[in-house]
Amino acid sequence: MKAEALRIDADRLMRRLERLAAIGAIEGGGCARLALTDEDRAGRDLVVGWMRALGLEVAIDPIGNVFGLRRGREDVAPVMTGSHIDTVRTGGRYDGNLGVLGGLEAVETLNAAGIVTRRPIVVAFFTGEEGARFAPDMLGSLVYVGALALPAALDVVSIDGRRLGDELARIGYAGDAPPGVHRPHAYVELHIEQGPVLDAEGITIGAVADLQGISWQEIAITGQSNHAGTTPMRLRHDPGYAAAAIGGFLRDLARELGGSQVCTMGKVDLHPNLINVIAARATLTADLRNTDEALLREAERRLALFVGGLAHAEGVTIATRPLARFAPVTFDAGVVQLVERTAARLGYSCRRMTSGAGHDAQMLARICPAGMIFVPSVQGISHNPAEHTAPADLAAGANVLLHALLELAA
Ligand code: HGY
Ligand code: MN
Ligand code: MN
Repeated sequence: MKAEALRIDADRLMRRLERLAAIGAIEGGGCARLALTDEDRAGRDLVVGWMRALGLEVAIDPIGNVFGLRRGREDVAPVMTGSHIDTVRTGGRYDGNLGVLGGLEAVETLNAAGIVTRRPIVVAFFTGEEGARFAPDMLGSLVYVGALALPAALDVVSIDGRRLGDELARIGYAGDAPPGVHRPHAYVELHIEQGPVLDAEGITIGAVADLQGISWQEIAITGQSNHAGTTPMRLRHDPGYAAAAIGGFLRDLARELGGSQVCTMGKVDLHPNLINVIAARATLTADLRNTDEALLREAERRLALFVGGLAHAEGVTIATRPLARFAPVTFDAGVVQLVERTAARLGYSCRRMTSGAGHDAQMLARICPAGMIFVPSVQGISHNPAEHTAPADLAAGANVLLHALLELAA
């Protein structure tokens, strides 16, 4: 069959997505496979088994990134695709998984057609993309591109107090492939949009032109634990109040800056977290994002100012710790145009857009031309078990990926 006419097998893709979603399955059809947990190991084992069954040569690097290599006619730099298979605690079944299984589906389609591309093709999944258990997010791909030293990455401590290197060894994925293995000629990643744009506009494919900046920090507040009933308000130094004040400030900050600014207090823990005790301490996280680096810096500056004033007014001590900081990224114009051209040729509607979420592609963009293919998320829901993309849209994304890989690997 001519390469032009090639299409992926949508049912086979759906079967793999369902099979992987069964690992760490949670109420509502989603997945819980936090990085380097037993569920993540089971997901990794399943995908590695599929890679081997497809004849891919599997390499695992020292941070647990996994690469399945499909040889080409020439031994030159490969075209790489992939994403992540770790999820947040209340994840959907497509975030990350679609990019990895879409890559495997493209490989199986090429195998069935007996097509060998000039360049090798690599399907990868990167360790701990979510950053929800071990910060920062995109940790595995950050190490892969050399932007985070391996020893520092191995020493990252999770929100549940485990050292990353120990967890990696425990699940058996501390690999020995040389760091930066299979340095790619180009990288293209298929991913669900996770936002409302494509679904609202009835467009099938997103050609991702850029990706917004990300600033994560942990804010630790220490005050004076006391009796909720006997302590007059004027004598309180209340971390619980301070945490709530910061949460409210984050919403006001996003409103004041407007534009693409988003602010989220996703995690907040009080100690001892009891109804009649003024908390001794509070620990919360702030996730700030903006497409504009200067505005993101302004958001960080205003938050720091507010936190300083609050500490003084409430008589608490507040320590902040950066967890992730990535500037906005612009993807390679050639790859963006390739995605648009391929979508048009295959008859899919397409528009350029920005990614609100972080992705491994933003790290690969530091070492090679990189870009992304988005497919719609119904009502823009993600990081939620209700995350859904229509099977026809999943197949459309995988077809665009297949043909983009064919062109890049020619
Ligand atoms: O946080 C993010 O944007 C991604 O889901 N890791
Ligand atoms: Mn993702
Ligand atoms: Mn995610």
